[in-house]
Amino acid sequence: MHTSSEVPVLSEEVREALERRLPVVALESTIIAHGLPRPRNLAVGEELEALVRAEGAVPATIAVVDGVAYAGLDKAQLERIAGGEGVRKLGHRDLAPALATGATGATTVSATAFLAARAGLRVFATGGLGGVHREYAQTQDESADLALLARTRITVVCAGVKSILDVPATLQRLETLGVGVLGFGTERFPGFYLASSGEPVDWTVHRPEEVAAVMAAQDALGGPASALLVANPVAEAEQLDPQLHDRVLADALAQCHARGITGQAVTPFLLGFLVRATGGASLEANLAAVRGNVALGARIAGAWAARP
Ligand code: PSU
Ligand code: MN
Repeated sequence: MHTSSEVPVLSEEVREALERRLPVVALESTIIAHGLPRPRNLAVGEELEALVRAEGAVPATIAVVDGVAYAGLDKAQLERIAGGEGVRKLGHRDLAPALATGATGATTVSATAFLAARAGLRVFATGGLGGVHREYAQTQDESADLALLARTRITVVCAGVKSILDVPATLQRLETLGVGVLGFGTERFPGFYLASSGEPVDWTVHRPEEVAAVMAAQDALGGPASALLVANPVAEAEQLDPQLHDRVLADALAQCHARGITGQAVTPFLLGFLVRATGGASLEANLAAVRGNVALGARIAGAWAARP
């Protein structure tokens, strides 16, 4: 039995890894429940955990099942999240009502980062962050990911922010919020489905040990907690064709507007539209990006665990 003070409840494997200071990588579950089509999503969830293990780290997939937050899901729990029926999308602000009402939900970057940090996990890998939407001036739609990362000490490996967003505006918000951004092996901020968004990054690193050194410097500096983004581009050979991307994205944004889709539904709608409109090519690019991030996250967690 877990106690109510244990939030999130750790799997045995994650608990032991933390006690022994072994590398652990937090993984989010919204990408599984709401970002990828069924039934492929379950296989992807399992594949991402296997990738972490192959790199010598322990995966901690985070989700809420029947009102209990977990870090490290068993097979049945992962199946619940991938099954879709009644699985809510939980941002950080949704955690309290979800826990109080016994809801089941997948955690976004904001909720995952919060729970991971609470459990003492320092490295988290995902696909692309949420950010400032292109219609921000009308909708004020900015993902809660950004504000939460501004006050959470965690390293997030991502392929930049989703290209459905206003990337320059999102980078500006990250600067304003004080969230550090490192390009991993690149001087360009990645473009999620695309290797480059065309925007520059101020800092470039090439090895996991360099990321761990920046994390150690964050701790040494102290002060208000903020996240560190490691922006890791998808390989050019695996990216979505940029022209196809731009064409299809314009259609997706127009459809989203025409159908009056707002709030939490916007991102899943746009991602799903792109999958259909590209005949699955955007899905492959998305998966390639996530796989690369998860593998890199495991190597960074390894470098972090090996610090003196
Ligand atoms: N990365 C992906 N697919 C996704 C997401 C990230 O490759 O579906 C999810 C993350 O959980 C992120 C969320 O936090 O999209 C952003 O949703 P919103 O824009 O509603 O904040
Ligand atoms: Mn939003």
